[in-house]
Amino acid sequence: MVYQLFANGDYAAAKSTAPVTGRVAAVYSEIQNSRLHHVLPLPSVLRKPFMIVDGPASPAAGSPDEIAKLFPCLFGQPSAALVPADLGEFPSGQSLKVGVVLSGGQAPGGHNVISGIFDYLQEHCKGSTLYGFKGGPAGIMKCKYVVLTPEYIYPYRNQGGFDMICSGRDKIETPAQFKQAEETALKLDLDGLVVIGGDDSNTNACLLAENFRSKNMKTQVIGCPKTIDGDLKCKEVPASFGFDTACKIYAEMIGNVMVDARSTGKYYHFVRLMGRAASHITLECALQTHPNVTLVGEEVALKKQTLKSVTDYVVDVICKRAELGFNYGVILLPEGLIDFIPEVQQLIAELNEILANEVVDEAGLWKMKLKRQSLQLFEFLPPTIQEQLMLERDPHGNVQVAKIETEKMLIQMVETELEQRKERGAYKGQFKGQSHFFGYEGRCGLPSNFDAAYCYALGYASGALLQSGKTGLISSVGNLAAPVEEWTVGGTALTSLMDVERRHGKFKPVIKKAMVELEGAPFKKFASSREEWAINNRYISPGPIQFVGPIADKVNHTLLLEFGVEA
Ligand code: FBP
Repeated sequence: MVYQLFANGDYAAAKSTAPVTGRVAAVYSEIQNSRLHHVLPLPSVLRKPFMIVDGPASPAAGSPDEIAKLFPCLFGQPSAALVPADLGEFPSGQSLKVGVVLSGGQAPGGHNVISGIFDYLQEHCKGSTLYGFKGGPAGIMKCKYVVLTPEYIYPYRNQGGFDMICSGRDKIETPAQFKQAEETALKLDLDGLVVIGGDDSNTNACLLAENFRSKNMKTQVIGCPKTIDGDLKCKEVPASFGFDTACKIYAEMIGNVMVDARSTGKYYHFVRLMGRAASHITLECALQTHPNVTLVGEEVALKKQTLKSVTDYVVDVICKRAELGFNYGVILLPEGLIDFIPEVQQLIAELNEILANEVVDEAGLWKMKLKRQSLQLFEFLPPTIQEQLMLERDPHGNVQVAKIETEKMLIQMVETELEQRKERGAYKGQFKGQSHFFGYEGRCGLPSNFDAAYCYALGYASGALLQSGKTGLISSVGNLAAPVEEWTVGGTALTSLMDVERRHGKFKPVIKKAMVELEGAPFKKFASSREEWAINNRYISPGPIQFVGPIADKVNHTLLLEFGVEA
């Protein structure tokens, strides 16, 4: 079987002709090398002959009438499950021409999704061709691709990063861009396209699938759930890949600064963590390390907290700790925090309008367009934060929260409040804030055993779905708290994950972001311990990701708690 050939390490042919422009495995570290030869397990249903069973007609996550209008060809199509076939053999499928694209931010495991698709095609659709579109969706529009071969793929197996074909954040949205995508599909005679991306990219994948179907083109489109942010998930798609590895990397670093704080006894480390709008990464890192304060954006929004009340909460803990003789600590905050504070949300909404429609003059006359409260808040913010709030939006219209240094702003505000309390005699400690942003450091790490296997299964399943003639589905691997053997495999109708949002007077389809649920098990577990962690130093240093040994296959707390496995 081809996947065994490559997954089990017989690389002789591939090694001799490896291209020199990409990665060179010969210079890999020992760990990289050992990962290259790491045997990837597959769910048992993918290892034996299987058949596809369609479920019932699928609904939409919301606004079914609007979704039906936006996706007349695809709406209502069933999700599909792979089940073992009683009759012996794998069908020997015809060869396929398939494209694959990586879209959006890097997430550990992307290379394994591509390897999984490749190995499926090699094994079950002999003579197939896999095209890797370069640099994200722009590669589809410009028809920039590389033909993926065993030699090309070899050095990327089980390695982090997206550099095999690179990624990009372009969106295929205008009629002209859809036309370009059609031209590429026709030029390469594509039977299928796999879009590896987050919520926006999978929405785009569904629009592409609908467009190809409506033009009677044969090109099928399958999505794969990618993002370290962990906010693309639902019952059928329990996790996005990359979250497990990224959280483990950040948790190691947080554990290290905790030991630093405890050792010097003089620093408060403010750690902002990636994750865009959602606080899943921050919450998971808190569960792994037990910091003194963790700010969860979704809770801040629910309680309608202001910048002042968030600051007071942090300062209260610092004052209590000072009374106990601890002038140090670790504070975690999500990068999207600022976007959860209602007064800041209002300001950002007004800035979005202004940036879209006005020339932002240097004299600052544009500020007169802000409502009074927003103007006051804007003027109150430090100049660096003001500048960062004005930065260009990403192609999906989002504020680039990764560029806003909320941790530095919070340190300044905490300092000011502590000085005032000192003057009133309510605080007698010493405060030195150290800021950190852990984001890019975690996006390209060597994928954990979980992410490596999950991604390979997602890719392999995408191949199976394409071979079965499916389109407009997202590759879905479930039962993830069980051993890989027992994972379930299928495809979920992308339209079933969608709702609409009204933008610029039109209904736009969206896959709703899965935010931290305050009634969910991960948040409840955190909430039940945070007071204890605030005062008593219960720091945990998880250490580096393990690839072998008793804890190598340990999965993140969030996933286990959501599956009801971890109490
Ligand atoms: P995706 O949603 O595309 O997976 O992006 C994840 C992410 O790492 C966010 O956590 C972060 O805010 C953003 O990318 C940073 O974007 P960029 O790579 O463009 O700086």
